[in-house]
Amino acid sequence: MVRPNQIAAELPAAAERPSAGHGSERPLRQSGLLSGEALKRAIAARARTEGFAAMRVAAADAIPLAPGRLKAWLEAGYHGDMAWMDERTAQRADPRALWSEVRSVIMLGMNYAGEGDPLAMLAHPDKGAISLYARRRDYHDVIKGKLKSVAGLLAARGGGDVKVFVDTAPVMEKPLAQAAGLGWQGKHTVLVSREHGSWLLLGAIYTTAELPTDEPERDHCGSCRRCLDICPTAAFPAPYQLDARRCIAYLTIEHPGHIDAELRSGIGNRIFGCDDCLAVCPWNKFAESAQETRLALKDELDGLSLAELAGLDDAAFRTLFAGTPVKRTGRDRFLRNVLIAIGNSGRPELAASALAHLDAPSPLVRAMAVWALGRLDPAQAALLAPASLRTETDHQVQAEWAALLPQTEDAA
Ligand code: B12
Ligand code: SF4
Ligand code: SF4
Repeated sequence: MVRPNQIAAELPAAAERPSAGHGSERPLRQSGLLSGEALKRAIAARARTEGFAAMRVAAADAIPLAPGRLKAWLEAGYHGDMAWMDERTAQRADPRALWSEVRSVIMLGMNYAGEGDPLAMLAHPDKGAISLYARRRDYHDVIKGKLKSVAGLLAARGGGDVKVFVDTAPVMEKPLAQAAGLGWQGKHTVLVSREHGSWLLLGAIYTTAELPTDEPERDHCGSCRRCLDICPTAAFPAPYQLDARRCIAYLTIEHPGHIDAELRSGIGNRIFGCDDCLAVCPWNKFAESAQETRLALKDELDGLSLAELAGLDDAAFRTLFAGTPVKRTGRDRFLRNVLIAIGNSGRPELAASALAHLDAPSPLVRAMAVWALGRLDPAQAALLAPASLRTETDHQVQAEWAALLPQTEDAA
């Protein structure tokens, strides 16, 4: 996930359009342009060449329920600190409000299924579990380039104008993908496909071209509720509803502040994102592992020891996570997450890693170092608490120290 303004929507240049000849400004030659099914077939062929596992088309007015549902989600406060979700809501919920000339929306999915059990790392509490999408090159960069290639072909062969989006603009990719028939929004709210399960990353091309549309996909969840039941932080108030404020993906990636004490133990050793609700979906049994080499998994990011991660300085953090989504959160937030995992590890030998961050410049890091020490070595933490409380200036860190004082002192 990236902020809407981090990567601007693109209008691919007319680089691939048939030349009007020798730099003249004559209008685009119309002969030889494709339309309808022929154009759609050409787009699908380019999408396959670019490594997309699925491509389908929806009309620009295909998500009439989205404005009301987005409004209800925001009114419930489920977006937490993601204030950008509450901006440009009319444009987000209706492609025509974002771009009045759009006629068709091409939705594309890139398979990112891995091999083996995506939750295997959860059995190793001394290691950090990084979600599957983040253990590889940032998909925004990879997919955006590929969308531009498909959109360039469309502009060249169909003559329409185009804009490409991957999680970078006010666009509701999941309802649009369902309307286009790529899959359906499961009870975990993520798009599930009958062919690829939960492991599709989405991208969108808006175009002024009228393309033949596909049938929307219907819900195939039935009575299943595996994704709802597995959630470690009870983030689903109801099926098809996610309270992001409780979701580990939000807490470890998007949330800039302190993480509430009641949610910390549920985070376990998930230090960046969470795949639990995706991984348990029975539709994953049809998913083949990802073929796209530019999205290849970086094996070196699987199973990193928490002690090693806690010891990374800023330069080492940047080098290790260069090009991946993890780098974008910055070292302080990342260390906050690592220290929570250390506190959850049940491994007293990791107390030294917490001790090493008690004087960290960032209150986010200091607070979780105090908490982790309190979990792994409560006696030492209680000994340090009185003196630390006298010198600590940040009230959140003070609160963490105060929670470690013996109950009798609290009562006095
Ligand atoms: C904000 C955001 C988040 C937030 C909020 C997630 C959420 N569910 O909204 C947080 C940070 C928590 C998050 C987490 C993750 N995200 Co995210 N996220 C987004 C983003 C930017 C916007 C999503 C959005 O519009 N949310 C607003 C709400 C209103 O939308 P909604 O969930 O679709 O809500 C609908 C339902 O509630 C539905 N509804 C309500 N009542 C009912 C009743 C019925 C019967 C039905 C059917 C539906 C229904 O209506 C609402 C509107 O249609 C999109 C990219 C994009 N621009 O679309 C990526 C995106 C959804 N994320 C993605 C991914 C991969 C993830 C993670 C898996 C990452 C990880 N491993 O940690 C997790 C998954 C957590 C989860 N269970 O959702 C992918 C999902 C791909 C897919 N196959 O769907 C997307 C599409 C990015 C991309 N380009 O690929 N994400
Ligand atoms: S990603 Fe994890 S924390 Fe978020 S809803 Fe799914 S299972 Fe729950
Ligand atoms: S786990 Fe079950 S309920 Fe959840 S999305 Fe998959 S099929 Fe639907």
